[in-house]
Amino acid sequence: MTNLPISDDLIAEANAREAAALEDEYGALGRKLERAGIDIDTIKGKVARFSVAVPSWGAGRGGTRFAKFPIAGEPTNIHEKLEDCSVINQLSQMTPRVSPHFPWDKVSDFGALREEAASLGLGFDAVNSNTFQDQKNQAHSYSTGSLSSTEAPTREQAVEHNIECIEIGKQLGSRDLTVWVGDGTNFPGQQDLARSFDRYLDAASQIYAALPDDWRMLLEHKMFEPAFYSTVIQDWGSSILAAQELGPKAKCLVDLGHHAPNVNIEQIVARLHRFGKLGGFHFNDSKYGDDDLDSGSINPHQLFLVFNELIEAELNPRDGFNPSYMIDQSHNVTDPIESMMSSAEAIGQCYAKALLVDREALHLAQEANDTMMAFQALRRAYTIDVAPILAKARVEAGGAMDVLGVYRESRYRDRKAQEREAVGLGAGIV
Ligand SMILES: [Mn+2]
Repeated sequence: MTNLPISDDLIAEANAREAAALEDEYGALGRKLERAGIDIDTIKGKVARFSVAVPSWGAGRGGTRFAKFPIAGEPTNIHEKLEDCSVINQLSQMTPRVSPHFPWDKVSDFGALREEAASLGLGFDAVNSNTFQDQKNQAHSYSTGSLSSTEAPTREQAVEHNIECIEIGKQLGSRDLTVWVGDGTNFPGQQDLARSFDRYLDAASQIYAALPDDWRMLLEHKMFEPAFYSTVIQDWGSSILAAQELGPKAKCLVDLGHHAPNVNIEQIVARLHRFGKLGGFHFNDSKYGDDDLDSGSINPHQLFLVFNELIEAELNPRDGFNPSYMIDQSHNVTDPIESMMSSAEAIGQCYAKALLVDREALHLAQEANDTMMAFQALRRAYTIDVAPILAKARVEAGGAMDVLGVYRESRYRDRKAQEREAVGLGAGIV
């Protein structure tokens, strides 16, 4: 029994108003693609099967180190977050899984939480542990680091927390544990750079040993912040070294914002895949650093090039290819529901454009060292407006053609503002 938050009639009525225009645009694009030997319905089928998870924490308004500006009707607990995530999936039909975060999303009965999510049309994606901040009544502080802390009891506590996350994930139906640690230093000399990595590997191997056979441990690297001089898992190099040391169930997770400016992320994707270590993505965009801006809002071409590598990887799987996709953004000035629906659309568009690349022409041009034609194979696909393909796939699945329009028409946030407890003012990234 599902209990979806937006009225199906509202969606159907709005779609009916735009139906003729969509048919017209889809037909025109179909004829254009047919001339290039591409069947639009095949592409639409692939787009319909594509999905990206949303993080539970993304449902709330984000913040910076300086401030957070809450909005009325913002969710304050996992139940309300699931409801908001359900809206995103109901309208976009692209985000059927939620990635929870512990201890933020802790409840007393996880079996009941799984059923609650299912009634909202949702399942659970990777579970995320949190050893980058202290919790109330915590025995040992993470101020000296967590998995790489110089203090043995602190490392033990961090390992236990991750194992607890695996246990929770089993009850929720998850099969991935994402581990990001904020461990690092702010001063040269503060910690021994080699020994801190040794300590991390030792602690991470204890978590790895607790993974069920069909689970993966996704190691997320990040160049800086909260540590500003050195970070223990700072780049894909340290990440793949750790993943290789831990074993086959350990993979690398690429967060698009966690690199130095202008780094060639699509090349990192190709490298990690080459060694069977590409585990997943956190999608967002950035202008200066780990800005956590909306996916595709700053550099959509880079997002397209990342998907181009992912399609190449899919065609040439090495040691399995099953990356987990998730949005990981901080919505500081927008309604998070709107941002995540808009981002899912941007991600799906880049996926669809990458599917449209004439692979044969690209590979032939590459082999012939015809640089311009190789580039044009990508350019031709990138410049096609694929919006009608996504809209058609969405509408056929029961979603809204105009996701933002229907969301605003539903007045969902206004209704929640009447029902929900107000979020307090506060600082900090969520
Ligand atoms: Mn991330």
